[in-house]
Amino acid sequence: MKLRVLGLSIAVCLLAACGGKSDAPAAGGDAKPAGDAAAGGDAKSGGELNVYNWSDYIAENTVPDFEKKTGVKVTYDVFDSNEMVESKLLAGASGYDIVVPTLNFLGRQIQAGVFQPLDKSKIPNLANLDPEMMKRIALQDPDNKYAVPYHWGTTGIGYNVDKVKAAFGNTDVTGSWDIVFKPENLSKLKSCGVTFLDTPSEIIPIALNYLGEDPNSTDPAVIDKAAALLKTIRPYITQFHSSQYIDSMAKGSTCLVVGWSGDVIIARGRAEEAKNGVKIGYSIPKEGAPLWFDMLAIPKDAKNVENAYKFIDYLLEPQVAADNTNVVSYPNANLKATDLIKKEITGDPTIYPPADVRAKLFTFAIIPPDVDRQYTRIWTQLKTGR
Ligand code: N2P
Repeated sequence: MKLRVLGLSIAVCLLAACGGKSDAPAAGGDAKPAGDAAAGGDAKSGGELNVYNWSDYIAENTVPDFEKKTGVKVTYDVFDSNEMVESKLLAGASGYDIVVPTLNFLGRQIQAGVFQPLDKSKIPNLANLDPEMMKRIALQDPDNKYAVPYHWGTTGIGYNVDKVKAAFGNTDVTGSWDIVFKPENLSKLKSCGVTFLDTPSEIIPIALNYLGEDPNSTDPAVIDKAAALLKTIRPYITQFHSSQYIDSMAKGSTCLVVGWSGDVIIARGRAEEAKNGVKIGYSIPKEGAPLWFDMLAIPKDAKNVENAYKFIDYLLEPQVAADNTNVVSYPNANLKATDLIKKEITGDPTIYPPADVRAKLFTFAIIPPDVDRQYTRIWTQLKTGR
């Protein structure tokens, strides 16, 4: 297998075992797979497959085992933002056979005609998926026609337990978004490093939800309230990035992140492995937080469609799905995998939120074009400090 980051081919190294060096994602990356099964590879092989997935999102053995089993040669590229996947998909001829956008982005990409409908007879393991979750997903992928859930998760607060304690004394401040959105709080953490995901499509809805507004509001005046709030805390945000925080938290150089559940848990694991004394917590704040699904889909112009089906079906095998969840700490929708997942993962309420917490989670709507433009404007201004 080839893993490509920023257009470079590097040795296979997908997750924690790599010490996080190779999986920095292709933010701004320009990797483009060859994409032509007929042109490449050994005639005896099972052909090729070009996969574009989130960084830090798969167990080390998953792709090599698939290659051994099928003879398919996989090129595996990584990204860390929906915006990047979308720009490649909309430009056309991405060269990918499988991509993994988040459900609300997938929803508008479906509307833009980017994907091919799934031939479900080629994915027998679809039967393993939780019908309740599929119903929820069908709100943005009607009839589950185009996509299959890979992992789901939440967006919340990752924090360095000791540094937050040092800044706030013994008051537990991590259970509320107040720690992030009140300038007098966030300012206390600036010196130990504050990272926000570099994505307006999550941070703006989180800010709106905190303000008691509809997180998916399309009213420009309401959305501007989120912009105003973010402006007040901007001086204390030290980095916008959607993947480096795994390592920087693990090393202790970031003490608060607005980030994705599994990534924070991966950081916690890396710190434990390194025995460096860094203790990391993840909180789903009491005001509520996003719940999202990342979806496997096949672009219309994919060249290796049969192999894409094989890979999707393989990812839905209970043991494969469980191995991935065991490594990346993101839940999956595979009911047959649940018993194969480590109890410390299924029993961790920050990874599998209990019903009372789930009740407060919100999902992202499909972002209409004018809202998208407003989000982008707000984000550029925020990042450049204007
Ligand atoms: C994996 C991040 C995936 C979560 N590193 C974003 N949907």
